Amino acid sequence: MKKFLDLGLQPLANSYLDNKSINKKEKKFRLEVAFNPKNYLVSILNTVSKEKMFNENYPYKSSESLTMRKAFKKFSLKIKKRFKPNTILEIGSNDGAFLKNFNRRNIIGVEPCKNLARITKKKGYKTFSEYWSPKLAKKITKNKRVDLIYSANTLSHIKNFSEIFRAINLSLNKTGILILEDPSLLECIKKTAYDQFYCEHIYVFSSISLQRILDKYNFEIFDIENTPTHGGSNRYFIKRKLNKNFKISQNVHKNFKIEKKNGLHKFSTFKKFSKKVLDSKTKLNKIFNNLILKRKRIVGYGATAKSCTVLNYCKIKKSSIKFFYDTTSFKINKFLPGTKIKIKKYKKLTIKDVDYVFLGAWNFKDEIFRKERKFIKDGGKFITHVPYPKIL
Ligand code: JHZ
Repeated sequence: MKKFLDLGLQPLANSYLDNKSINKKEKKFRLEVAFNPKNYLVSILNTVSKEKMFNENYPYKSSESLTMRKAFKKFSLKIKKRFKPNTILEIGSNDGAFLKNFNRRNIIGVEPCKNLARITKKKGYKTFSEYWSPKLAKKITKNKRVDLIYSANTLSHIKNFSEIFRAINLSLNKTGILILEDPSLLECIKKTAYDQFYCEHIYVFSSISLQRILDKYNFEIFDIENTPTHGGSNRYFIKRKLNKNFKISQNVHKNFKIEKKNGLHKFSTFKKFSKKVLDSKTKLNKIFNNLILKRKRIVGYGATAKSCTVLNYCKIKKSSIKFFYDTTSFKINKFLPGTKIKIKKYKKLTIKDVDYVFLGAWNFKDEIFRKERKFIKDGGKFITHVPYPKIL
């Protein structure tokens, strides 16, 4: 592993503080990112135990954004049309944003965060509230394996590949399809989106690195879709190497080629990226310092896990951002980890209250700009750090 980035001491990204815990010492870890020249994998070096991150207090809900609800709906229709699966298993079903597009009889969810699993269970969806493991896979599919396994923004959160793929092997039909969706390393590098790195994102995959991992378990990518979700993601369609029902699409070769053209197989690319990250930090601080000198009122929008990395790395404090607006009930009246900036219940932006808004949820910029068009028309401004710090 060759280290290329040090994002400093960071708290756990989704461990929002409440009035009680705000005065306690927070657990912190050093967020360092490294490249493995053998399998091209980019991963964080110091990991946090899954129990500390994914438990019954997990605050993130996929259904909070219209963009995500629409994306899951659209993709579920595609799955039905292209693969016609009778049985589906979703690993990391969260609050059911994907699951709910299927008949209750055809889909099973796995969600270790009990507060989220409860939501889908209540709606009548069979949900196993446990961590994905070979033991669980056996329990779920002891009589019958499934036709399709889907997992979005989950594989990048699980450390042990051998456990993951042993469990998938046990639960997927011989001719079954595995679909994985995770942020794209290429987009992360292109956009200098260093905030894709935090405790939960153990890996940020490229297609070339994922294929190297899959090789070990006799799986292969047969198609790739590049999607705009979460700032640019890849959707990987995967089969067993022995399954000859699907030809390897040109999209796969195209993605491998583009990634290599952009140097995702070379350490030097990541060294250059780390210089851009440092530059991004300097520029973002300059923007904040200028606005504060002019006594502008700044708030944040979308108290994301990504914001945790940015604000703690750039040392942007609560004296700079008055509070964050967020729609997630669980986050309201809590405080962002590290910076302790308060999170308030979302209220439409008005120029009467606010001058500048830091876009924590930059990946939902279009949805947010549509919602806040009056604020923008009246002269309200946003601050973003992606692809480089600027005022919008
Ligand atoms: P969002 C989480 O990351 C954590 P985060 C996790 N590790 C992961 O991989 C990704 O999700 C998938 C709010 N919001 O999706 C809702 C508004 O307030 O960028 C959310 O709190 N108003 C599992 O946290 C946050 O912003 C809005 O109009 O980086 C968005 O979080 C919209 C659109 C969102 O994920």
